[in-house]
Amino acid sequence: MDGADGPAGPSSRDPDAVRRVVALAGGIGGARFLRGLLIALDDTGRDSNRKSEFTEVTVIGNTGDDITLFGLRICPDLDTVMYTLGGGINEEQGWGRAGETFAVKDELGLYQAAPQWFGLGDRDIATHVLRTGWLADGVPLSEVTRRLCERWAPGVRLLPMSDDPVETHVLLDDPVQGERTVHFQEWWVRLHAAVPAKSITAVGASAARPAPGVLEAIEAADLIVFPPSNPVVSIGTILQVPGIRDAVVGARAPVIGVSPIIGGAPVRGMADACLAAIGVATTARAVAEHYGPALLDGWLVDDVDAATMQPPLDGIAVRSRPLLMVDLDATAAIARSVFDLAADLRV
Ligand code: FO1
Repeated sequence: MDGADGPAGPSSRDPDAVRRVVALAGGIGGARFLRGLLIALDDTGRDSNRKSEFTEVTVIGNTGDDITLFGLRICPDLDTVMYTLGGGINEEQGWGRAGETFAVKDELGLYQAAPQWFGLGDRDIATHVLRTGWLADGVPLSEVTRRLCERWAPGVRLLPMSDDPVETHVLLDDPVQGERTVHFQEWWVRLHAAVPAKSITAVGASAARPAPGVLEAIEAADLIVFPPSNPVVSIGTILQVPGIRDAVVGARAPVIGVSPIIGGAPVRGMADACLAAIGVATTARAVAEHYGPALLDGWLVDDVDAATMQPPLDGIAVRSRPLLMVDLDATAAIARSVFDLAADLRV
């Protein structure tokens, strides 16, 4: 509400003002949710006459999917958030650039250069060329990401979970070729996660430090969100960086998660194959229990899963509502339900 001295400043009298949101995000599902969150925040700003510039969103992005191919450092989840919020994403795929061409990939194929299973687009390569050069000059990934975001203006502060290298590797239980370890991208893209994973390891996570600003953002947050990202290889990987899980557990802000599982199946991607690898059932309830009440204060599930949330989970408030992000309005409505649940938990 405007005070006598004009618009409410950062010390707005509205104690429930959601001014600083922190989201731990992976790739496609997380990025799509964030697009709706930004709309919901702005609407909230308009309704309560609070200037939306006081609402800032910090995204802590997963870097476990990162891979080096043909000498280029590729950061799929950071790029998916940057392109999606910056308006450059290939909408159907949810990754890579809109209007993409693959002349370089085709040429590499003619050289029999491996691997050919990863779709490196010509426009996308420009991002990797810049990133790889800056990293080679000693520029930390967080600064590299900030520079790339100057072009895309995603409307959020995008921080990698760490400036230190972390790569998710998968130990395959391959009945034909026997046990072997592959990079997550090979399992995900070439094998479509069809070969069972015996274990999934975020190599380097235990030695990684949170990127500058990550812990401070969590501590200063008015709201912390787990979007419908992969709970194992995206949000799970971010939480493995020493210090991040404890910061979220100890945060004053409510932590609200959105189930990536609807009716016993992931909406996109293959989170079920990842959950199986860690012995967690592919249900909205099992994922909430996996995160646990130390992390989660609230959990949004789709209406089809409402009954499975009985008996209530200790320490986690559950709400049900349609969770399919069929369009921007639907996604913004889900984000508003996150705000509502957070506000309910503050009282
Ligand atoms: N996913 C695929 O299924 N096939 C691809 O060829 C592919 C290429 C690719 C290139 C750049 C990039 O940033 C992402 C890409 N992805 C591809 C998606 C990526 O494997 C996943 O989005 C994340 O790693 C998991 O969220």
